[in-house]
This record gives sequence, C-alpha cells and structure tokens, in this order.
Amino acid sequence: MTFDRIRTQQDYTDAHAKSVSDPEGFWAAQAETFTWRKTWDTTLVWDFEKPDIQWFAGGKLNITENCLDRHLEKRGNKLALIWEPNDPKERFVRLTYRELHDRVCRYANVLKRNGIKKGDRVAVYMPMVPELMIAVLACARIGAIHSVVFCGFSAQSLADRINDAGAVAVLCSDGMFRGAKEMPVKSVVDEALEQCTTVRRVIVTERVRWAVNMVAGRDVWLHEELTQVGADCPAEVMDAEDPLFILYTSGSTGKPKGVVHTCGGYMVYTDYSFRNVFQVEESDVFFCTADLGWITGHSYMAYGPTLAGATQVMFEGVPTFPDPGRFWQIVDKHGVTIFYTAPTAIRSLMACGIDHVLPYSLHSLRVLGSVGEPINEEAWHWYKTHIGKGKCPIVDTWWQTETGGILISSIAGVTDEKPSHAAYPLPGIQPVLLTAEGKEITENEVEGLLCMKFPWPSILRTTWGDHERCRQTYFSSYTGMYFSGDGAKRDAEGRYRIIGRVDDVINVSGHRFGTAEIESAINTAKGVVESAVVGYPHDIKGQGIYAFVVTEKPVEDPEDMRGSIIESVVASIGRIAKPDKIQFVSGLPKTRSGKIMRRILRKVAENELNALGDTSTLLDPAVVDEIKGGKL
Ligand code: 7RM
Repeated sequence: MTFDRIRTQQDYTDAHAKSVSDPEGFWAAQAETFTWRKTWDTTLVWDFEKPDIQWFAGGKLNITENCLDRHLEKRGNKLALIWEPNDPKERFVRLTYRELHDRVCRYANVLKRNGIKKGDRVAVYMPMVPELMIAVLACARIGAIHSVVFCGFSAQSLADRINDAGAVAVLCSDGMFRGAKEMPVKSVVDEALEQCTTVRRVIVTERVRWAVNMVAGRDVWLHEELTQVGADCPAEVMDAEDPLFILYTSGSTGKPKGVVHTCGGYMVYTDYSFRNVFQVEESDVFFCTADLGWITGHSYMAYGPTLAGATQVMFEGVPTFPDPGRFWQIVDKHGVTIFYTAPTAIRSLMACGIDHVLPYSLHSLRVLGSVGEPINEEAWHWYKTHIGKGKCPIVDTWWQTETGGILISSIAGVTDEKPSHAAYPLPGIQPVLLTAEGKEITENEVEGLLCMKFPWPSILRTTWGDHERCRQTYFSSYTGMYFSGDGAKRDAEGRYRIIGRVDDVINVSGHRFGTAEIESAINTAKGVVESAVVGYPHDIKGQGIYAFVVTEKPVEDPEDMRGSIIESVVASIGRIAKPDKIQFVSGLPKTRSGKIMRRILRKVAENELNALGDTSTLLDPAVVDEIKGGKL
C-alpha cells in the first residue's frame, strides 16, 4: 500500500504509523508518483544540529514539468486557473492546463531573452494577476530562484529583500487595483531600486494602464517582450536540493530572513498535503484567498493545486469590495467546492452581518479550510453554520513559512474535527511538546513548546546567505529538534491546539511581524527616542499592534505625532504593519540590566492591569503607574 491517498480514519492511522516506522520508504513511495529526469540516490540525509537536510539527493527534475507538462495528455483541456478580477464587472479569465503551460513557457522565454539564468534570484512584486502565478512558474521553469515580495510591503522592504538575495531582476506591474483604490507598483519598484545595484532588468506587466517611468536599458514591457518569443521552452533540469525559492519572513530578532525551499522535497510534500488535507477530487474547484506573496499562496496556489492537476480560483481583490458578499458571490459564480481562508477574514465578514451571506446559495461548497492564526470558537461556528451550512468539514491547518506545507490538520471528512483544534499531525510529521527546559512531555492533556523531531520533505533548508542564523533560530533552542516558536496544547485524544507564538513575533491578520522590526521602524520617526511594541487581542485581526513610545520632548500634538510614527512604519515596512495603538510614555519598564520587561507591557496592552506580576526588579517602578494611567 502506498497511502498516496488517505480515505478512511484507518488509512490515516496506518499511513502515520508507516511514516514513522519507515519514513524513507513512505516518502519514496510518494515521490515515485512524479516525473523525474533521474531518480534519486538517497531518500534522506539529515542532521538537525548543523542543520543539513536533504531529501531525494541526486534526483533530477523540474517542478513545472510536474505542475504542467505531465497533465497535458489527460488534463490539457481542464481548467487550471480561473482568475476573478477586483471589479466583478470586469471579465474573468480562464486558462486550461494547456494554456497555462503555454503562458508559462512564453514568460520563461522572456526571462531567458533578458539574460536571466538558472540560479539567478528574481524578485517578484506584483498584485494578484494571472501573470504573478505565471511569472513564479516561469522562474521555476528556467531554474531561477523566485523571491516573491507581497505588494503591501514598502519600497524600503522591497529594497532590503532585493539586496539580501542579490536579485538580478524584478518582475512587477504598472499598478494595482485593490477594492475601490488604484495603487502604484512600478513607482515603488523605482524607489526601491535607488538603493539596489544588482538589478539589471525590470519586466513590467500592464494592469492599470498608468503612465509609468521606463528606464531605458533596464525596464521592458512584458507584452512587447512576448511578441519576440515562442512557446517552446524545455524545462531546466534541477537537482532535488537546488533552491526553488526564497520567501522572507519575520522572526523575533533583526531583519526578516529568507527562508529557502528546495525543488524535490517541496514538490512531494505540497502535493501530498494538498490532496489529502482537502480530499481533492478531479472535479473540485479550489479557492484559496491568500495572496501569492505569502507561503500559503506559494504552497496552495502556485504549486500544490497545479501539481495535483486541480482547478483553482485566483482572486485579485479584497473580501469587502464592492460589498462584504464578494467571496460568496465568487463561490457561487465559479462553483467553488473547497474554500480556504484566514480567521481574520472570517471574523471581519462575520462582523459585517449575515445579510451579506444570505443572497448566495453556497451549495457547491464541500470543504472549508482555515490558516494563519488560531481560529476562535465563535468564528469556527459561524464558518461551519453559515458558510458550510453545517455540512462541510473544516480543516484548521497549522503550518509556517518554514515548514513549506501543512503539518498539523484534520483530514477533511476523514479524521474528526474539534473547534479551534488543528488536531492531528499529517503522515510524516512527528510533533513533540517540550517544557521550557527542553524536556519532552509525553502525556496527553498538557501544554508545551511545539517542536518536530524528524524532518519532512518540505522543511526549510537554510536562510539565504546566513546558514548560522537558520541553525540559531530553529535548531539550537532544543538539541535535535526543529523549534516552531509556537506553544500548543495536546488534548486527551492527542489533538493539538495551537496557542500562538511564544517569542516576540506578532501575528496580525495572519501576517507575521517581529516586535523588533516594528520598533526600529517607529524609531526612525523624528522626535522618537525609543519604543516597545507588543501584541494584544484584537477582535478582527487576532492580534493588534500596541506601541509604547518615548519621545525627546513632551508631545504637544499627539495626533500629529501618531501620524508621523505611522508614516515611518508604512515607509519602512508597509501599510500592513501600522500600529493600532500608540501610547506616549516618559520611560519604558526596564530591568537594571536595561532589558525591557515586555511582560508588563503585554499585560497593560491586554488590559490586565492588576496582573502585572513582580515589578520590584525594575530600575524605575514608578513608570509602571504612569503607563497604567495612560492606557489606551
Ligand atoms: C501558513 C502561515 C506561521 C505562524 C505560526 C502560528 C500561526 C498558522 C495556524 C496558526 C494557529 C493555525 N505561515 N498559525 N496557522 N496558529 N492555528 N491553523 O501562516 O509563516 O506566515 O505564519 O502562524 O503562530 O507559527 S506563516
């Protein structure tokens, strides 16, 4: 038995048992279902202490042959992509697998024509247009390493990512539509490139038809380039362990780091987890609402669904435009059967009222998914009742940029579900809970730090340009373990419930930010001396950003000062990281050694003013009363 497809609770139990007793045999059997140019020599080499992790070493392949070419015979005329524009009145686009293959090959030829080669890093900064997915696959086709940067990041963030990766090209659009707004894209790239020296080429997709500045010798229009190329583009042969992409993600310290995923293992795991978690059938229409700029968009839009030969919807816009019924209208319009979104979206639509759901039948829906943050019970029940009409299983999928694919989740309609519980480890996944001292807790009905004790095929391999940082961040806290940074509970039946980050990372609407990252952004505002940022519970976003700010002079016009702080954050990171609350304080609670006691600030932000704990070790305990008094 290969357990290629889990259909029953027993299959799940058997597959998980097999994956633990014989991980190499288990994953080799999955890997054999793909097209390889040369089969691998060794299924797995691993050492978490270095870390050195290799899956399918010696194997040769190109992931796009598996996403596209191998489907042509049987699924050439099947829809691969249904693209729904921001404005419902604009025509939608449908691409069959044959058409997507054709578009990817042509785009890949444009990349080659512009001097981009295997191993080059390519930054992709584009709104959710079909060309974004095509560009990503085109990079993979020629072996260029894509680094997608979400369009909500600022020019500064884009420049930092381009420089860290040494990108030679940027793929972008002229501008973008987002709800009622039109926003610039190319001019943001231009601003970023003032700080970059490695970029030789910018390839611009036309979307909003704005006049943009084109730098001669550097910038070209995609539509003009496409007239110069053909549709034949043989796939570059890649090593299983060659990098496929870099995706930057925030941690508790310093600048965001470039998580590196490689070709072979990532392919095997995203396909396997996609098909099994969502129980995908040939006739399904999958709709993931994530942006391709996040890992969810990489694993469960660009790669997982195309590897599986599935049909998917890609949506350019926002959930509330032209009204909060937009997702449900799309579900009915395209007959969506599997819908995958984030708790923050569910909560915000829930807050808009049921009247925006009632006009739609939603009868095509079969499976619902959640990702990005813990889903609270109220949102879970609303999703179950009003969207799933009580009949659709909900999969609460826990995973991370670093894990490449879903690690803990129930399997739709196969394993049981319990509100707010991600539930069970997928086959191949061996979670453990540790005490703060690093001791494994083996019982049930416990809480601890969530770690993995064995590698799975899509675990990150390194952080770009800084392997030591990868080791430090994920593999050094507890010897022989991958540490996720999350805390979790395990119930009596062995289901996991993720509690949230135990480090200085804030999860705002499913997006990760390091407190240090936001603080340095705030500190660039004129007149700011220092700041401390903590997360606090937010009804819609999950966590909100609460900033305590010390200024040079007493603040005369708080609104004006807040405005300039927000401006600084928007400029350094992007509009997605705006603080929700900014409190001006005369000092921060620090220990005698100068360390900020975030625990106290967190309690204040959470409004637990009577639970501050011991403050006697503070340098100046009096600041605490002032901070409590000024709580927003
Ligand atoms: C896929 C993604 C990862 C962090 C992770 C958690 C949190 C993600 C869930 C969740 C509770 C979930 N990647 N997280 N999924 N918490 N339940 N189902 O979001 O790298 O951007 O974020 O998100 O804290 O560590 S990510």
